[in-house]
Amino acid sequence: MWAQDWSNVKDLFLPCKNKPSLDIAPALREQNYTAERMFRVSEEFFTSMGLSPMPEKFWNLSIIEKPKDRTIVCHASAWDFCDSKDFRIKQCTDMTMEDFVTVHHEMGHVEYYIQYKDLHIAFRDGANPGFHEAVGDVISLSVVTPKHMVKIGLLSDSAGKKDSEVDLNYLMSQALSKVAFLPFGYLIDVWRWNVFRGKISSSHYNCEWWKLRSEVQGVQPPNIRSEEDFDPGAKYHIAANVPYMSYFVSYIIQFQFHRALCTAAGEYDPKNPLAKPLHDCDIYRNKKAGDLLKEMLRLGSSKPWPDVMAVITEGNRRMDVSALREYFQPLENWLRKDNKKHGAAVGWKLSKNRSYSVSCMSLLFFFCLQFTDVLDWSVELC
Ligand code: X8Z
Ligand code: ZN
Repeated sequence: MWAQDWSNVKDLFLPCKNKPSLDIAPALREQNYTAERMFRVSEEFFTSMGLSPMPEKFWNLSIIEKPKDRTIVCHASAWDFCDSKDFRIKQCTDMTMEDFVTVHHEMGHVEYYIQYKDLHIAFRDGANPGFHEAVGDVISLSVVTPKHMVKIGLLSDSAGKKDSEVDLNYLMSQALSKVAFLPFGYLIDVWRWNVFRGKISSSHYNCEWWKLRSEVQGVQPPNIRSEEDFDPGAKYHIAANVPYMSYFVSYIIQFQFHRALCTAAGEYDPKNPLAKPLHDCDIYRNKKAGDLLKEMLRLGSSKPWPDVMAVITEGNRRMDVSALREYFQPLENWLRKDNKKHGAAVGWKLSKNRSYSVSCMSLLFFFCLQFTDVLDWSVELC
């Protein structure tokens, strides 16, 4: 509904249509996976790196399945009860790839709570909110690699064989999840902060929303909208007053953390990315990567976030997209060639004479999709 994660339509975009794109949902069903098993598999990844297991209370008091006898808010969340013992997750887990990733995301929050539990209460928080959102996702960047899925029996051995075309399909699926998210992750709080600043009045909530959706994200509503509608309010984080910029930050810094941990693990050499590509790195069972991650998590918010980032990234104190670019380099190369081959116009903004202009966010310049026509309904609204 939000076009925040495009990987569910990956079949439309696969670079190599005659090669498979990998999905673990059939294996989860065939192997009668339960929510508890998904959580145990996730926990085992953390402990394999020397990180902490989930405590007894976590297993007794978390809600990991949708209750049958009552309605609950199903949006997944993780909770620190601030007594250094009680940490819980609430998730209505489905047996899908998406939820398998969310299980790791939520457990990343709890692992952070556990690692900083002995700090003064004032420091029991992420170095910045983006750090908190990034921990589980960093683990997932290893978990979803085909070679890891083979290791844990969710894909057959043949899926683990090196094949550059299958690799490209995998990278496209990852880009549809991670890169396509960026404009969405950014615009939510641009809209909300402009409401708070008084720059968007209550009579323009919906049209300003669709202006951003159109300009930043390049999507249009499927039918005519008006101020009778309040579309942003259907997003959980808007209705529940949860900040969103943390996810935008996370989707960038998680690649910096992934690169740092993979380098420490000897699974990635920035000087020779072709030998062991960053997107193929799996830090499972790697204690060096575990120790480094632990060192960062244990600091909580006791130091300014650039200091905390420097601990893991060998001195880099800035958020930047270089690791994200490195991760997606083979896909970027392929997209550049393919766009050239097809004479594809990059971008989605219509200029006055209705020809296309190159207008993507610079972060996304390699990932702009070609649209044949764009109806600008939102502008009429405002
Ligand atoms: O809300 C979440 C997590 C809970 S912190 C499930 N996420 C954002 C969303 O669903 O919109 C994770 C990805 C972005
Ligand atoms: Zn989260």
